[in-house]
Amino acid sequence: MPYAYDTNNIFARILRGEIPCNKVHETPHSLAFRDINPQAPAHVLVIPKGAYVCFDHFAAEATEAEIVDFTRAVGQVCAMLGVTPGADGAGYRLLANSGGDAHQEVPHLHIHIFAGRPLGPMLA
Ligand code: DGP
Repeated sequence: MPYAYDTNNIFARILRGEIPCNKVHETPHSLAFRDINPQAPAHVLVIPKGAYVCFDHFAAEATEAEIVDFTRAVGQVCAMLGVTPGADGAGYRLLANSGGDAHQEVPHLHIHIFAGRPLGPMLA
């Protein structure tokens, strides 16, 4: 089934500069910014600049350059936030809600990075 991308979704508008964001990092193919409704002391969203609805859309259709850039951007943000796992107990959680059952609100692929407090066990 082809993926239908809504060019007026809120993250597309952020990418076009139509609405502001609290930018954390930018690479040629990716943008990272603070979540407007943070669920942890550090809550950053990383999005590809390309028009991808969800993770499987990105995995199927993104170029290798985009996939490498996006993966590295997520890692770079974790390093910038100072939350890469270490002896101090730091760490982070990555989450990509995709589709209705996962309660994806914004139909542009985004990875949530949660960090800055003990996050508890993973919940289904
Ligand atoms: P999800 O359920 O995974 O689609 O979560 C969407 C997230 O996007 C949610 O945590 C709130 C965040 N969000 C929604 N609108 C905006 C916005 O305009 N700016 C920012 N920075 N974040 C937003």
